[in-house]
Amino acid sequence: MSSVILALDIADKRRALEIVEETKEYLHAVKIGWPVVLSAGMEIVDEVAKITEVICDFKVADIPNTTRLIVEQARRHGASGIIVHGFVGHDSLRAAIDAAGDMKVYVVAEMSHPGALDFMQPHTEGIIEMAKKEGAYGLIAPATRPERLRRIRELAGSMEILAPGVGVQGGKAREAIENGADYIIVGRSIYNSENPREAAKRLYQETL
Ligand code: NUP
Repeated sequence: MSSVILALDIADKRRALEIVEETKEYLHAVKIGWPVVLSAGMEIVDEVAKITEVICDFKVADIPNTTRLIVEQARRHGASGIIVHGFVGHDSLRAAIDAAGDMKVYVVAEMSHPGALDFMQPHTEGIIEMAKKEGAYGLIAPATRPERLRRIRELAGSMEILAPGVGVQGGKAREAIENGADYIIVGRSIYNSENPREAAKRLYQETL
């Protein structure tokens, strides 16, 4: 079982699908976000969902009704999971979870980039508490800050943790898993590598 989630941030649809085919053996899932959806359309979700599980990284941050409409689209196109923001509050998260059906809802607890310290980090604990109370499936937590990952793991209870920030952003795969991530999310270190399949395999082996 792999702990690697590929962030498919590639605007070219053909290349995106090629990379999924090349790396799928070493992946747990593929994360699809705005770069590929805005260029290739939501059909990319249907197509990748025929190959492996898809998590839609839409970081939904809206009023409950709009949140519901967005989550329903991800579901209609065959996604298994969706990433939403928590700072918008409990009613928007509730709407996401209610609209998700069997889809897993992941709440961003703390982002991986330096700017997350400006406004987000002071609210991480409150967001986790709300996510737990509302029954979210999992959290997004930074592989770039292992000590924060460890703290978030302590607070997360049984919620699953996906950790982006491995590779180009400076996080380390093994370290992220050792500090409580269930899965790592990796984009550029795989798809910009000369050999994406080998890069995915190395990360897979590193996290075994
Ligand atoms: O906090 C987050 N950090 C982050 O990098 C939350 C995310 N969803 N991501 C996403 O993970 C980011 O948008 C990108 O799709 C992926 C990381 O890509 P890379 O830095 O490995 O290329």
